[in-house]
Amino acid sequence: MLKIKSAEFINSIYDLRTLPKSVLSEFVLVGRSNVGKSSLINCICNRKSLAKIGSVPGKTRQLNYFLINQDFYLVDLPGYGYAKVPEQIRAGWRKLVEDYISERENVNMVFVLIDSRHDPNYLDELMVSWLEYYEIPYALILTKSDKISANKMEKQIYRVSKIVNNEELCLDYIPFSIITGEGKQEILKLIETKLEENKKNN
Ligand SMILES: Nc1nc2c(ncn2[C@@H]2O[C@H](COP(=O)(O)OP(=O)(O)OP(=O)(O)O)[C@@H](O)[C@H]2O)c(=O)[nH]1
Ligand SMILES: [Mg+2]
Repeated sequence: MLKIKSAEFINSIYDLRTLPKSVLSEFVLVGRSNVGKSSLINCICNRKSLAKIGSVPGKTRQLNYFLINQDFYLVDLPGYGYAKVPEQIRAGWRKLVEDYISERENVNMVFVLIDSRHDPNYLDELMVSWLEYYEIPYALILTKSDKISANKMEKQIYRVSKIVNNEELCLDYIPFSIITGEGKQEILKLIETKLEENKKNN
């Protein structure tokens, strides 16, 4: 099993022209504000505050790069869909994220986080449709699983599966919680498998 031996914050990117020049694989986290992206990074890296847990949701406007094991990056994308964000900023988010997804060749796979207490919204759907259009593999992570029953989770997985059109690109559905640790091993396993695939192909 993949062991996280080192994890460090590298930088925040506001402008895609300043992306790292490296050829390391990037594993990307996307999802609504407050869904738990930063918490997931801290949890899988066994760190309390590597990624900042936002006190003000919707404030993150940048891509945050974390270098793991000197081998790959975790990339925390700005959260979308926070109601209080003005339309102009939302349009900026769309451009930044879609340009990144479509142009960045190092993107290995994307974790799309959806709060397990809520149905996916049109921005989750839009994200999945971009990933499918650009043929980027992704996994759907149902976050905060500690807040719902196993029964409810099963139903929620079904509802989330409705936004998937290309099942070959959707690698997995993973219930996840930072409280119980559910899903952590599955996420590490996915990363490990992808890294191994890469090494074989290079
Ligand atoms: N109960 C529970 N709470 C969680 C879990 N994951 C995250 N949270 C809480 O949800 C809130 C938002 O978490 P963040 O990790 O900051 O969410 P984010 O997606 O990074 O938010 P933005 O950076 O604003 O886009 C915090 O108060 C977390 O403590 C979980 O698995 N269970
Ligand atoms: Mg965050």
